Amino acid sequence: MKRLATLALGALLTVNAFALFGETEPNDTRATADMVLYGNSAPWADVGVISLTANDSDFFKIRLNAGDYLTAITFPISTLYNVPDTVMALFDATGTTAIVWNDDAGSGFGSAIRWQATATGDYYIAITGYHGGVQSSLSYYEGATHGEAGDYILTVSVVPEPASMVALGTGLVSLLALRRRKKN
Ligand SMILES: [Ca+2]
Ligand SMILES: [Ca+2]
Repeated sequence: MKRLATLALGALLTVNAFALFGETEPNDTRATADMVLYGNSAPWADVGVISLTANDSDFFKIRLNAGDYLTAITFPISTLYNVPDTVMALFDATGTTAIVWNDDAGSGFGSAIRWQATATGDYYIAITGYHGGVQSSLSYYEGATHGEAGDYILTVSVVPEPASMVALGTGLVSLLALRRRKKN
């Protein structure tokens, strides 16, 4: 019985393993967004070392279910905390105004966003270098002109709302109980 539970939990953890990712340029617009994170099933958390060059923007397409908690963080590493100075936003599939956006989180120049999805759908994480303009506008990221160059670590995690996690746990426990009854 214990072994079955371990196997079931192991399978869950394997499906949702932590993964290292990279980017494929060009990914400078919503239409050309990198698909490397698309198709993950929550809960998941992936981390990538991403390169920002002058005038570069990096878009990553993700899928969220209503209720999912998204967290995305950029950590500048060319000069720890500070270079490149990133700005990050989250867009839905059609809107030109960001759902959430951030320039500097904490005392450095990295960026952080957190959002609970209000609807199931495709979403886009957009990252560019700091420059003047309206940071909530899609045009701040598509066709950006900036001089920020360097590597940053991008960490993205998606966690279902606690109710879904409880349902998942309850389902697993019921499955195990059913197996036990069959055995007896
Ligand atoms: Ca890039
Ligand atoms: Ca890019």
